[in-house]
Amino acid sequence: MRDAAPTTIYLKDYTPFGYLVDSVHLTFDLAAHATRVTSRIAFRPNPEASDKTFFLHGEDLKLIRASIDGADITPEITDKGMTVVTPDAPFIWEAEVEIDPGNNTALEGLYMSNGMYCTQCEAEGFRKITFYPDRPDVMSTFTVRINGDLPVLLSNGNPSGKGEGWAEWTDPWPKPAYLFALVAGELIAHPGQFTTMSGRDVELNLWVRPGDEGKCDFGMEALRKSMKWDEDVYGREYDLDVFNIVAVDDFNMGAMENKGLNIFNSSAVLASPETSTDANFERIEAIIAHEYFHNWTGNRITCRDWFQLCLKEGLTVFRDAQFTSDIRSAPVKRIEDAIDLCARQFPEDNGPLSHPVRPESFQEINNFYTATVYEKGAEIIGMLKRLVGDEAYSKALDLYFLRHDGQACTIEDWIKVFEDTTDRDLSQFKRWYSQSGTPRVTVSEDWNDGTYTLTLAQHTEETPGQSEKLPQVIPVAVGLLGQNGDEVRATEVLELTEAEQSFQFTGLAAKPVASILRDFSAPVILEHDHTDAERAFLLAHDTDPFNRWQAGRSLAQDTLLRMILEDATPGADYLDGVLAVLRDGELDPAYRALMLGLPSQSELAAALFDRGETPDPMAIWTSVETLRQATAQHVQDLLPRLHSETLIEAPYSPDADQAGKRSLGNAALALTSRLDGAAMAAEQYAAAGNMTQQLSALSCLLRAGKGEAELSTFYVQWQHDRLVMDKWFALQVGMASPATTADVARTLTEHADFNWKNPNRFRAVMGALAMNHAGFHRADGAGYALLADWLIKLDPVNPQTTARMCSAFQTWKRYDADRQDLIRAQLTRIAETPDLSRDTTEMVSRILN
Ligand code: 0A1
Ligand code: ZN
Repeated sequence: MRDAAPTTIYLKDYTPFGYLVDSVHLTFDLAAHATRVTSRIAFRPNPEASDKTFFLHGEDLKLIRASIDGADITPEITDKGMTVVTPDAPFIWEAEVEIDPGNNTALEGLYMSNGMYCTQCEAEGFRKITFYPDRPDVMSTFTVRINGDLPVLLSNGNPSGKGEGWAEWTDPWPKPAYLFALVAGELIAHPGQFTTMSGRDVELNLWVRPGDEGKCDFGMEALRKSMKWDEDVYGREYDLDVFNIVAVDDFNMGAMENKGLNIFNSSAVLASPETSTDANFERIEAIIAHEYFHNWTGNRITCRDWFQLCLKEGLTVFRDAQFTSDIRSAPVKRIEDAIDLCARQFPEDNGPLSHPVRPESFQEINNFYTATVYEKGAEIIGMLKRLVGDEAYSKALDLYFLRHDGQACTIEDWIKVFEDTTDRDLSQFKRWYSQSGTPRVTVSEDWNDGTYTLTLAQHTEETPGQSEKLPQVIPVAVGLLGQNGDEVRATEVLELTEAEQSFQFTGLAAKPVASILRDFSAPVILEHDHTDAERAFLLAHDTDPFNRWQAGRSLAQDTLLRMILEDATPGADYLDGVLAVLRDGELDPAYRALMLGLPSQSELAAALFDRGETPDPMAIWTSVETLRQATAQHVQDLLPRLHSETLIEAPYSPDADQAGKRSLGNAALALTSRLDGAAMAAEQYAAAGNMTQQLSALSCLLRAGKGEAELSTFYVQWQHDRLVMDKWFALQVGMASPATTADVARTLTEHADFNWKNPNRFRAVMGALAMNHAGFHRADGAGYALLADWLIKLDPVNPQTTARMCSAFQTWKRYDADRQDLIRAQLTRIAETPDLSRDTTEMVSRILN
């Protein structure tokens, strides 16, 4: 059923549900097009709630029968659910409904993927399984019986019975319905084991489809490492006898933390050296950790309502980032996260989709699983930790777990544990949750007779629905360097709380060079009029690895902007600076590889727009190509040696050490390919023994306008492997030249393997189109039209993925009038599509306004 007129839900309207749930018993009789779900639920009036309306959510359900305390009822049902008159005393609700998982293409509720039954209930999918108060503050224990003629039948919690064609699961931990999960199919277990800190044995399983057994080792090891890390660092022990992970091919997001039964997009868990890149391995490790860490931050302590989503997501992203920093390289992880934040969160926070980390209203909550809620949410936790210190952070977290275990909480509860453990007033800090937009911090300096004065001013532009902005608490980590490059003041954290504030450093022998916002201590845009020479100095000497990288990044950005705006040639400060860094064999190869990165073309467009210029995507593309070429020439003598980093004798391992070497070697290969017509890339392709080497080489070949033959052999070699085929699709679009991107993408949509109903495959082509900046923004609008065509086609099948991909258009107001007209026309065409989903309607109308 399609959606009726959208309604807006407000945070301020929260009221508790009128009833508590003591237990839920569910029975599933599985059938592809007529699954029966029988529920028996013990309710009792909630003494804390004044509104006793008994409303049960329910969507796309066929009610067979319902009763209260055994007496049949015939409720009136709307497209949202039903309201029933109930006794003012505890009662038993029973219902039987029929659902059609075989035709559920939206991948929400109970659906089928390659013959396997699986569920996705966050945020509001449980209401597509049975009638229930589908809200996160209603928590209950669950017992689930599954009847079905399939070998593997799984649900949350511990197994409590099984026989031929049935299995029963009992989850002793009260949970909201969004954490419910069921999986049934022909699956193979990759088993593992973990002994917890108190000595309990936990059975681990990674369930995969036949054929994927060889891709489980890494995921299992990542799970075990995560379990150990959460014990060591947060004192959190696992709380069930089993922990199951299932890999599913059709999944809208990365993975889902259902209690004791995590469900993963197969791309986020399956890995092997032959089929996965180093970057895939790192991402998989982080996602496994993320979902596992949710067991405490999300499941044991959950959210009162969906406005509090950042309570579990911000904290869990922060925890998974800590984990990755601990087991890999902390500076590399911090730089990767900063790159990601600038690429995904800043455009969101500074455009029409801008919203607070804790939004105040929504029409469709699925549209708020955003970089702002997740990544900016995590940055807020990082700032809090930096402000109160590591010890106080640990104390506050201990109190959080102690005080709120088993509860559905709010950001107020979270802030309060910090206030109670530190005696600080965090009311101003809390603005980070309610104020949208990225603060800009401008720096001015003064030097006078041994005293260095740093003046910092903060300003946040108006964002949709928020015209007035108040000063926030911004921790600015600063260190001072002497003229010879020695650190004259170690890092200290300045607390910027006013609109403008000065900080003095006395007793200095000479004017220092300030290294500001070290370790990216706050998610802000720093505006510091450094000269190229000062940036080059920091690139050579900064003792903070993040800021050293940042100095190179801003040098590169300024060089590119001058090339675009003033027709300048690539600057010597940048080229020499990069050369020096590359020569420095003491530096971690992964770090040197990051130093070779350039700001994305989309970021350059944002930077131009910020300066009051209209970005020209072709001019941006040309500047990047020219700077790359100049860099290749400037460092060419070093390239063979750098490339030899990839010649690792030891067997392949995705660890940080080997991955870093390959990343530097392949960055060198990309530069070499600009000088040798990709001859070395062709050799690497032919000799490649793992996917990292194979794919890097293929991308160099394609970039050079070659690689036709390799593309074909790659296809033949990997046709059977859907995850590798996703790479094959994405790479061709990603590497296409600006003039051909849209045509390449269109041709690929006609390929027999373009299964557009599979979100991974759809994103491989359409996501890559939107990411190829100059190609997507081709002046005739072909990129816009192609994406819009496909979004219109996908919407009735999968509204969630469609709506998410609309964000490709969120930056449209940066561009020239002709492009704006072209994009507006496509957005309008989408908006006017009959029966457009609530998800996409909300996204398009926010982007247009
Ligand atoms: N909670 C999951 C992400 C997730 C959210 C929504 C989903 O379907 C709408 C699926 C997964 C996480 O943070 O990993
Ligand atoms: Zn999460």
